Amino acid sequence: MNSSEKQTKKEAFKADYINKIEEVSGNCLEESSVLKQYQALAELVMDEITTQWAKINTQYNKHQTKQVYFFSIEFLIGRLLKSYINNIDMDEVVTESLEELGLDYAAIQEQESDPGLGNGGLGRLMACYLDSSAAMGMPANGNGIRYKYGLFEQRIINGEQVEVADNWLKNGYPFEIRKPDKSVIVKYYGSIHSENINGSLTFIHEDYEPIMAVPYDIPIKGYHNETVNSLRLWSAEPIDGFDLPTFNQGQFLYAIRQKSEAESISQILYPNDSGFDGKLLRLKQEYFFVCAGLKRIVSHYKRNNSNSVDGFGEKICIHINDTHPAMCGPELMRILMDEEGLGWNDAWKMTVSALSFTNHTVLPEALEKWPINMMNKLLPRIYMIIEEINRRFIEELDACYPNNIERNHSLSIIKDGQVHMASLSIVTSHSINGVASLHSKILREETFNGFYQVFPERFHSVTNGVSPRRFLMRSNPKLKDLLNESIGIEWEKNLFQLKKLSNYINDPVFYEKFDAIKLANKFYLADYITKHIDISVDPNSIFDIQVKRIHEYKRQLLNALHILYLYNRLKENPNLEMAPRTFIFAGKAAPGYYFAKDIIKLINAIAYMVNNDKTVQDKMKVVFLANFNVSLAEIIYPSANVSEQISTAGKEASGTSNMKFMMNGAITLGTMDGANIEISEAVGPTNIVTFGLTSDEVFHYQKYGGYHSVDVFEQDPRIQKVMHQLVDGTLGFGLNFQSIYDSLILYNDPYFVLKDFNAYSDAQNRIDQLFRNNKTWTKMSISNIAQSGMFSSDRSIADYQREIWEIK
Ligand code: CR6
Repeated sequence: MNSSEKQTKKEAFKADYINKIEEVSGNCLEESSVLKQYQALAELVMDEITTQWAKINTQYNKHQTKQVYFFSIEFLIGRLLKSYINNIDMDEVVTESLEELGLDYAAIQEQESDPGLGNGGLGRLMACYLDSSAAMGMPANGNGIRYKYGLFEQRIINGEQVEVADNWLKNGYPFEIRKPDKSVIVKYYGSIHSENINGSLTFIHEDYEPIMAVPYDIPIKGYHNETVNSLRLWSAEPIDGFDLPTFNQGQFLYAIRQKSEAESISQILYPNDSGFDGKLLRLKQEYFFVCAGLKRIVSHYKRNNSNSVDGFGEKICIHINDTHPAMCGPELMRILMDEEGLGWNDAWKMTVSALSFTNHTVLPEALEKWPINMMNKLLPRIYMIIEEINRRFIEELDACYPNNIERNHSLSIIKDGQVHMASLSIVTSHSINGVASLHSKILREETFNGFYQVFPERFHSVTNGVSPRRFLMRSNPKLKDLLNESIGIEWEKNLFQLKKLSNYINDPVFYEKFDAIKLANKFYLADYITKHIDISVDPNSIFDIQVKRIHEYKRQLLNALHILYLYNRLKENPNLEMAPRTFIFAGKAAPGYYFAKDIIKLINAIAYMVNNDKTVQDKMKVVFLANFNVSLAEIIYPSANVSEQISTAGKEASGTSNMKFMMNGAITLGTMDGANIEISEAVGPTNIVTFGLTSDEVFHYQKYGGYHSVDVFEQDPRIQKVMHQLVDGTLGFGLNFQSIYDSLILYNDPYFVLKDFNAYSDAQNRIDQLFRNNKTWTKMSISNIAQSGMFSSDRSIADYQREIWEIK
């Protein structure tokens, strides 16, 4: 765009914007509130995008393009306004125009709520995959639930997590379009009877409780291209709205209850990160978006295909994101048989060919199982079909592996009174993949080994990736500019081009610019910290950051105990030579996960002690930032020096914050777990600091025993000291972390925190040494960015396309 074109665009934009403000607020620009300024901008951007949206949908329909649908119970999309503006290439025009109008663009953006429609990695991954598919011009859509309340807002009060409802819709949401004409009825409970109609057995669902599923569509705009895909989120409503006759007859409570029971299905996201769920409602939710989504997909397909489902399995990919949408298999079977009249075999072929499944965890408590009687009662027809799928599957197994009753039982979808959703997903999908190399290997060799022996060809591996548009270009604009001026702009479309940075690996001028950007980003975060929690931190210190859900396996505890130990060292030797450090944490604990909440409390107690001790002031600070979400994450990654990825080896399926940190030049301090292994291979051993047990060692201990945490405790005075401090009042009057003490000693430290303590402490020393050599550190930092190409979600989507969906 040359400058006169830009000028014309700016003038047009300003005129439209002023009109829009008047339209949405009934006020002139000068008298409009920031909220209205935001709403007007959002509407203007939506006008532009919806025009393109309509066009591309017509094209998709005409060419009958193969479509992918991600079914996921979470989509953690983050704020959209700025991304839309970047993607339609209006950033400069908008930024400059708003400035000329005397408006505060940053404040306007702050008005957008951050939709908390997910917990953590799995939901954010879906958002990155939607972003990448659109950027690559590939038709891929999301299908999920429009939760009225997102994951809770976390506040820290007296050092403890307090959960507050996250009412993200309170000011409305300008990027969704409600489509009541596309509503679908979802049926729960009732009974099934079969009838012989025209010579074929037909199943009829009676006395069910109907719920209306109403879709809201959010456009997913591709970066600098024509593509606009859709994220469809379903909202639950009572069939006829409010039951007025009942209300008028005086049964007020009954009428209100009916309505609120219907709405409860899409009321709230279960903050269920690995197994702390609220049973029945969760099962209703899972069926809700599966049923509504599939019905619409099938009817849309038929509309473009002469009212027939022929070819559905070749043209439609239904991707199951973890086991929550596992009922896609039986539900698609139900639709194809009961509504479309196909026989079992045809329906089955179509279903398996359409479905693919990604597993995101090996933690046994997170592999979903549902009690048979609950499922049978709530979803009688679905349960019937699952039984039949299982019966046929076991029959086939028996034919292939006669007399192997034990193994065949272990693979059974239904056993021990429960329906096993991972097994259901595997049997109904043509592809199963893990999310990093090690994780996929564990799936093949351990978790799903029995299935791997039966269906070796179904198993794949696709390492996760993250969106460089959001986590580099948008969140670190200064770095983006430096990259553009140094290596050109091709990397924006192909992140592997970042390899060109190796030409700058010894360039002092580049170093200087790079360091200045990192420092400016650290100042920005320091400022945020002061504003929000009134702690002043030194931007020249090492920003050592661990941000993710709080969980024992992620071992925030290891980090915390090491901080306590470092503090002890400093108290013993105030002249200890070390680069000053700022330890930064953020993350939410599931509300019912009390141990994780104790960890938050511990971190805050340590922070309070350290930050108020004048003798260590210029050496260390500890910060816990409340309410970690996508927007906060975007401020944090660009400012990091050290990325803490210290899970117990074998437990973190992949991790994705490791990739976001790396892309912004942080050095990974990590175990050989999840995608850390691939990061380590990509950057080479001199550009990462790894430590600790390997996953093989962890498995060995878990299987054969031989680890006794009390031995480590007895042999290591450093550990003894910090352990005592947990319970002796050091951390504050009345503060006692007995539960943590007991887990580590009495319950033999199930996540190997003490076992890895020494190795972690050595690794931390290495970090300190490396950071103190500024040149080495900067070189490592740049090397990390240079090698981050393979961790772009564009690469992941290309892998899925090629290996799993088979899209040319
Ligand atoms: N908690 C994995 O634990 C992975 C993401 C996305 C997780 C994490 O290692 O990076 O999925 N698993 O694949 C689940 O959510 C079940 C996660 O985010």
